[in-house]
Amino acid sequence: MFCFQCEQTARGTACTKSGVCGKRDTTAEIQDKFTGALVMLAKVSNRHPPTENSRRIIREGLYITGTNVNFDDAVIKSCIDEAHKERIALFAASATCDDFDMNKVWEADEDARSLKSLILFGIRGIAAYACHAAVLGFTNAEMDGFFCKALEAVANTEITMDELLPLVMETGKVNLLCMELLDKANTETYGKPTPVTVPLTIEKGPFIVISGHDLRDLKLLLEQSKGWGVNIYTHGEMLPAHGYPALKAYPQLKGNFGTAWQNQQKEFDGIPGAVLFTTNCIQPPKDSYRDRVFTTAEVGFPGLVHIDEKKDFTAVINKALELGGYKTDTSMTGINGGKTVTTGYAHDVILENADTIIEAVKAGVIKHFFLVGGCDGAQPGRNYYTDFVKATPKDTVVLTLACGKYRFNDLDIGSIGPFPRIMDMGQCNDAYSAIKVALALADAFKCGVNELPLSLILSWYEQKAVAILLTLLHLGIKNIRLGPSLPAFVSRNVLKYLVEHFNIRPVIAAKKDLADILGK
Ligand code: SF4
Ligand code: SF3
Repeated sequence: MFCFQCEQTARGTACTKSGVCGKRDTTAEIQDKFTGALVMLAKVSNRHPPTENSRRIIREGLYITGTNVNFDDAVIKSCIDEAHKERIALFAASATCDDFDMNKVWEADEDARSLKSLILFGIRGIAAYACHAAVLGFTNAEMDGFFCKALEAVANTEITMDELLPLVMETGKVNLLCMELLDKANTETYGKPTPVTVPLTIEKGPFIVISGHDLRDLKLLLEQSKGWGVNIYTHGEMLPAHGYPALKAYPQLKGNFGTAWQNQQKEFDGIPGAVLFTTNCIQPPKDSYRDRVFTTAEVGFPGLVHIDEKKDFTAVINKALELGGYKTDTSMTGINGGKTVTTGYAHDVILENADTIIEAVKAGVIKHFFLVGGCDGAQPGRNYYTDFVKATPKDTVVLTLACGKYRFNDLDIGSIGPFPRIMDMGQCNDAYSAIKVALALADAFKCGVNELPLSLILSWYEQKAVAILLTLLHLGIKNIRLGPSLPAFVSRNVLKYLVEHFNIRPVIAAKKDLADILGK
């Protein structure tokens, strides 16, 4: 096997025997075969009008091969069969074609491999967001077309670096389109998020923990669990759901369970409730809770019960009733000991208060904005983000998003006027909110985003973060600090390019970086 698509890749180079994420070599190989089959379907789609079915297969297929999404070889094999069938339906003569061999990418010259990886991993990240938008009825033909164009480029052994570089930037552009589409899908379906305080206490009695990013699955679960006496708690990236009016209206949506994905084996150990994974990041479940974990949509793990597209969550509700929950209210805390967290500071809330914010900046009450956002992960170096936020001066604001916020979202670092100093803008896809706010501020101050008193301190783990990073580069945003380590798939020359053009740099030490940014 060869896989180096995520931040925890073995020895910082590549997983070659088994995945640090728990992926077996057989699964990695089947995933590569599937990507090879998607390449061929994409090539045919680029020449023969694709159907909605072929678009869906490519979208879901890209997502299913992402990190911590699907570990089930049988499911991936059936996806390969489906891709073959669709390709032949589009163009019968392609029946004799072999799938693309992904080893040709992994064994290519390191700079070509690096740029192709940025494109491939980027479109895997975009595809995740595209799937969430699609289940709400929002699709975009330009985006689906780009997936096909990008897959064909990844497989092109003749393509030059000069042709690949613009495609890398286009990947970022298409992700912006996709995040905008998902924002529209979420807000038109569930309303505009508003700020909310979310308890971390688990009330006594039966409960379900729902993890991942898919708001539609949560909505359906809330609807189906009405009247059963089962409480629902968000986990990981589902936390921002509490901000959406149409979701928080359900009284059984009580709070948030636990912290970020990498702590799940510890936090779910012996949990007396059911757990539903709607998207990544799932880890191989331990025996102490394996019987109560369910998957749905693209997520899968061998041996777990998978809820199919009919979305009948009865088995999940019954499992919660059978387990019975905690006997008394159980007070849990965030990693810094906080008992509540807040969320819901999406672009509408902040922009509705734009005048107050602009005045506060002009008066010197707010001196700097930090966007400390991105993925969480298991590396000890990720304490950097906690230390960084703790050290930010009182006249600065910390905007955050995605699951990396669990490093500090339970801290009380005070407020500035009507705003808490930490504002959670949402899931990773809500990087769209951060971009909207940054562009609006730049407009108000009549300057470019790079001239704003705004610094981006990002953490990455999987492919959605790659897509977001490419969007920021596409927008010309410079001086990003990225950690806890730089991607293994960025070659020395590609890194040199990114440093020269965007001044991208690794995080080093929280206090030193902070002093550097503030010029102290
Ligand atoms: Fe390794 Fe990450 Fe690939 Fe898993 S997804 S096999 S941890 S590089
Ligand atoms: Fe987290 Fe997996 Fe990336 Fe949506 S849940 S941000 S790591």
